[in-house]
Amino acid sequence: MKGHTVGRNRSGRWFVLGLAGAGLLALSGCSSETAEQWTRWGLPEAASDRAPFIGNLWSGAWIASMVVGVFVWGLIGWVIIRYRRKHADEAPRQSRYNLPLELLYTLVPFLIIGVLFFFTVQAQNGVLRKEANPDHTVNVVGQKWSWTFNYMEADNPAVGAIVHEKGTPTEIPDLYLPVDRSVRFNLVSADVIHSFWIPDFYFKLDVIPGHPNSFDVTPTKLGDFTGRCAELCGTYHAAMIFNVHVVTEEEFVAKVNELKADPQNIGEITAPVYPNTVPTVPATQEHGS
Ligand SMILES: [Cu+2]
Repeated sequence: MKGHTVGRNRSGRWFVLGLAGAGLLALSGCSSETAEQWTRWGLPEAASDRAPFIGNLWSGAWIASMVVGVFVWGLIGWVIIRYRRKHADEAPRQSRYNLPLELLYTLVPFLIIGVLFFFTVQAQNGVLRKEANPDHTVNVVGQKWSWTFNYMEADNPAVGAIVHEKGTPTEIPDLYLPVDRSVRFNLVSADVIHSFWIPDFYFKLDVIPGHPNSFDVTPTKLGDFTGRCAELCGTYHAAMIFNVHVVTEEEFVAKVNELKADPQNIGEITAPVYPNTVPTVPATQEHGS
């Protein structure tokens, strides 16, 4: 009987060792890029001037929850070991109606929420801060299921016109942005609520029908990124992606002029002020079949 128990313990130990080995293998399989991403708690490398606000909030929230988590797991571990069956006769001291203790675990969560709220408001003020004079303006229309980008470059002598690019679910639009230049985004929707999201900028903002939203951002890193819709907006929501190209000012001007070469791209595409988001059923079908 005793030998059997020892055998089971030994196989259990091998099982744990095997599991640890598999875990190590899985970890070593990660690229250095992925490993580095863990130092940012999963966030991509920051590519905008607003990223630090959200990045710090994100890391701070993780650190705070890990501190709380380790404390709680420690307490759980401690009671499991301290009050295991061996000490069954020894009932732990009961602490019901312990007023100081109950006050403590009512107040501590409020304190945690208060601290998180304070830093959230600070981060929000940081990412929504407006530039006095943004270098460029892009008016964005979200529509089912793609994006239209209007480059408001009428006052820019290098372009001299408003130029747009309209995307469709099958033709993913490109958004060109000049590096280290502030850009104002004005967001409107042609139908339902969308959300304009460039993950590498650590920023997203809802695109709401009849409620224009705007924000300013300065891209800080050259490169190609993926933009997405972050609000489930219907059947082809997942197709609402766009390619973000952060380029030099010269390349930006060249790209906008390239669009301008096609007269179809000149002018601004706007969304209706009060979009009709309720699908109407033709009267003939209402009582039919
Ligand atoms: Cu959408």
